[in-house]
Amino acid sequence: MLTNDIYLQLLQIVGDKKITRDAAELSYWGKDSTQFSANASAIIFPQNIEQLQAIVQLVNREGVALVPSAGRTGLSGGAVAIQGEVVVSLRDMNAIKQFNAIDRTVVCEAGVITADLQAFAEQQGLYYPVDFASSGSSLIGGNISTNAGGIKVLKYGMTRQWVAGLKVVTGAGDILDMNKSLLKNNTGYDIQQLFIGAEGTLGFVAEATMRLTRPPEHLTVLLLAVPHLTALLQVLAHFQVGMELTAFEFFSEQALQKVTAQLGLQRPCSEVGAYYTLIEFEAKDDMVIERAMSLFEQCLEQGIALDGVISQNQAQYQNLWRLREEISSVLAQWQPLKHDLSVPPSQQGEFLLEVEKILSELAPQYQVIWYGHIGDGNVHLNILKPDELTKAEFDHSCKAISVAIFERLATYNGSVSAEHGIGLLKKDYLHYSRSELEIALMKGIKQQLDPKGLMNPGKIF
Ligand code: 2HG
Ligand code: ZN
Repeated sequence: MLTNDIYLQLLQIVGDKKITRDAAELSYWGKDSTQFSANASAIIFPQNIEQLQAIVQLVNREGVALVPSAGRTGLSGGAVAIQGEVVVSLRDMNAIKQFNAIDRTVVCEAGVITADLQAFAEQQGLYYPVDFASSGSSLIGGNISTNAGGIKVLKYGMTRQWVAGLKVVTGAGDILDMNKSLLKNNTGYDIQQLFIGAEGTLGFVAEATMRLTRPPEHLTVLLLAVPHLTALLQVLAHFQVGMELTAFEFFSEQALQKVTAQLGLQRPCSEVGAYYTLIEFEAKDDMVIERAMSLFEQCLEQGIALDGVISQNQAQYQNLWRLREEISSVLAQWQPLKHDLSVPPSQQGEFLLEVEKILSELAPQYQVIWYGHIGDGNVHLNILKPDELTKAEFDHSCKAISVAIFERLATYNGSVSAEHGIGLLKKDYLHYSRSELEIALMKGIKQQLDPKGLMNPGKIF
């Protein structure tokens, strides 16, 4: 518990302007983008790794639990303080430090905003490719702690792939400075990887060396309307075999209707499909465009596409992307129950038809919005809460639906959380994706790095 005495000791570390117990601040900083309510006892803003380490060492002596907080954009409750923890925000540790043009790396503190890293890379003539709708507010430390994915995983992989080195404060209060930009380093267990996707349960990511790459050339989007789910996967197979893609996203007609109505955007094409795909590629020369158009025509001939539109300039490119990227924030008003499922891309066809069947049997009364990163096997299902139900009643009634979906998912060796993490939201379902032995090993690792169990307790398991 946070006593007055411990609060004053924390204040001594950071100064009185960088810690607060103000009720409004606690409820703001105590949560992420989920609906869990905050119950934080203080919020503290360390300015550097030394202060961060001192905070962790102090709570190890005093026995107070901490919740690491970054951009607060998480969708699984990984950064919510629900049991009186002290929230440690990395917001102020936001320096972009050394850039190395030969290694193509840049050292960032954990509080650097994703979009700022992207802009920095661009200034150097390079590119940081991990991207998603919340890049304007999410922080690099949070991206690493959740191993964030997003819209370009198909080509560039997850955040993990871009971490060249990591400096952390472990739950025991030690500093580990790992890998330091090496491309090759076969020297035993890769401890750095444990902190990527650990959701702050092992310690704090304080600083990271991030890799950059060459920028893509002339990114172009082809949006197709397709008649049904199976057609969507046939179009995917067609384009995956036919050309190099940087993204292959999808959304349903209902998603499109909600986004266009809410934001006053135009529909992309005249035909109405059951689903739409957003196919992105580098149009390096006319031959690539011709290739894309001929694949599109083949899809039309086979009846697996109904209509299509290709971006001709940057404004059209951005408008088409908005139709996909705004879905999550537009749907927030319905307080949806969110699923973030993945199976191997080649098995999605069968799996998604089974999910469709489960939903028609168990959830005919609810509107379900489908969208996501179908190119990498990751589908988001948002089940919308009807007005007449409270959130608690709705969530309760969705339990049976989730269990039925997860039971099917397990038979495909799928993941109950493809990219949003486990946090509080999915912890009851972890066993559908991880074996008992794996969960026991994870707990053992936590015990090693956070022996007193003070780092984000109750998250993941
Ligand atoms: C996306 O792909 C995000 O838009 C959010 O991962 C998904 O809100 C969601 O369910
Ligand atoms: Zn997503």
